[in-house]
Amino acid sequence: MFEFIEAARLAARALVEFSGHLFDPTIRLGVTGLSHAGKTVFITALVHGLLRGGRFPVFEALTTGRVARAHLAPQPDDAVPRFGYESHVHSLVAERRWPASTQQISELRVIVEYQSQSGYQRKLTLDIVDYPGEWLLDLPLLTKSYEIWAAESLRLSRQRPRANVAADWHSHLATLNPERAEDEQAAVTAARLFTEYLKACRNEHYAMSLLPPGRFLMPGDLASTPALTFAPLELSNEGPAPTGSLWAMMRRRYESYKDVVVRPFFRDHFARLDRQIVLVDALAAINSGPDAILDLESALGAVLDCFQTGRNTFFSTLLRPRIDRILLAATKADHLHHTSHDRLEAILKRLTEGAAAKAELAGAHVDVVALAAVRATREATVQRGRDHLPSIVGVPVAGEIATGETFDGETEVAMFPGDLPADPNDLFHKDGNAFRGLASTTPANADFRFIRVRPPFLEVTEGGIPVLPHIRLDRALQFLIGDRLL
Ligand SMILES: Nc1nc2c(ncn2[C@@H]2O[C@H](COP(=O)(O)OP(=O)(O)OP(=O)(O)O)[C@@H](O)[C@H]2O)c(=O)[nH]1
Ligand SMILES: [Mg+2]
Repeated sequence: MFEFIEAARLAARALVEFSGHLFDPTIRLGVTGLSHAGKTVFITALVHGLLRGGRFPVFEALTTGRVARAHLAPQPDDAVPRFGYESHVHSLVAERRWPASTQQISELRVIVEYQSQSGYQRKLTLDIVDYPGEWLLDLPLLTKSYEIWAAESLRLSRQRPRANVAADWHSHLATLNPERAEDEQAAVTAARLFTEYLKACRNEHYAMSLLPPGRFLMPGDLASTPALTFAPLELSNEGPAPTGSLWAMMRRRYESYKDVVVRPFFRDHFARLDRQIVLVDALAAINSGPDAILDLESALGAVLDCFQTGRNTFFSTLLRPRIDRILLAATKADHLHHTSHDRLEAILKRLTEGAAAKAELAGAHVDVVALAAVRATREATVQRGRDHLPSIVGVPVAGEIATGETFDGETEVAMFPGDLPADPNDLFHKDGNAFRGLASTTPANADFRFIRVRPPFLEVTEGGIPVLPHIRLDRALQFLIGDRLL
């Protein structure tokens, strides 16, 4: 009897939840991007604007006055760290410092109370999940054997410019015989040198993006576990790996990495998202040069593939990702004069066109935007000789260097970062016609130079509300949640 009542009660609760969702929508929004893409700043600025009723002219529900208020609420997942909204706002607004780098998943729940177009009072529950883009680049490992992954990683490491920083790892690799007995010290050294190679690829000069496995660069509490102590080996045949060999050991650990890291991420986080924004620091790649651009293109292709292959191949229908909207956003557009914003958007479109078409085929609606979650610069025209250069004005972060000058973090300067090309294809030439970036020349001779600037002072809206200035953040908001507020 008791069981019967309990079952009925559960069914009734499910029905209530279901009908609740019918009228009061819920969106689980994934915010991702490779490290430093601007995830933390984006979420902080978005939530700050929503809570305050910021200046968001393109966000229809707010401009038409249908949003009554927005507030934070306790998040649904007890095991996921809460997004440190208050401390990030404090550093951005009170200290005018960018928030510290974060290397973990985190979550924040925002409730938006609004009036539907037909006049009913409703609540939109927006769960925002911040997770590293590097974790997405691990998903393709699920369908790859150790042997295939090792061969691919080695092939990449022999290409320019990666080969420049792979020498130490390669010379250690040459001393290893995969078919000999397993050897912990050899595995430890190989994993260390391989990790150093990945780190060197990621630095500002080379700005490579495609660097799996993601946890090698952000190990968290898995540091020095066997699941992170493996590396590619040079294999002369496809296997099978001899029992007890170094090869078998590496293979086993690679499989553990998938079990311990990749599958749980897919199941607990990725498969539960409804919508996704992928933040892309295209300017960092442009700073570095054509190789970094091509690498970013491959990485974005792999990221967008996840939204498609995830649907079709990885898992049962129960775990199928249900993402119906993906926004690709080029961040930090405030480093450019507004005359270049559309060009940046065109470059991101060009970077993702093949991959976006595939994600659209899988049923997701894809859009592209160039934005600055926080606009830290203003515009000016600087006269140089007879030329009037469209420039930006901001306070460079202390320690940034340009034309031999080291900035103190207090002085405002006008900067001309370089004109983005009208035809995005111009950035994709290699060799003869390639543009010059930090990977191949000195900062003074590079074609583009984007200098980090400090966060701005708050701006006051017409209604007297102090808010963070931004570029096109409202367009992102409209695309990501606007249709659920009708
Ligand atoms: N000017 C400007 N700079 C930005 C903006 N967003 C991010 N940045 C810069 O990019 C850096 C990285 O931004 P974060 O939001 O911390 O990036 P993240 O993706 O969370 O990075 P990790 O947590 O390290 O993965 C910041 O410290 C700023 O220097 C923006 O809207 N405008
Ligand atoms: Mg972060």
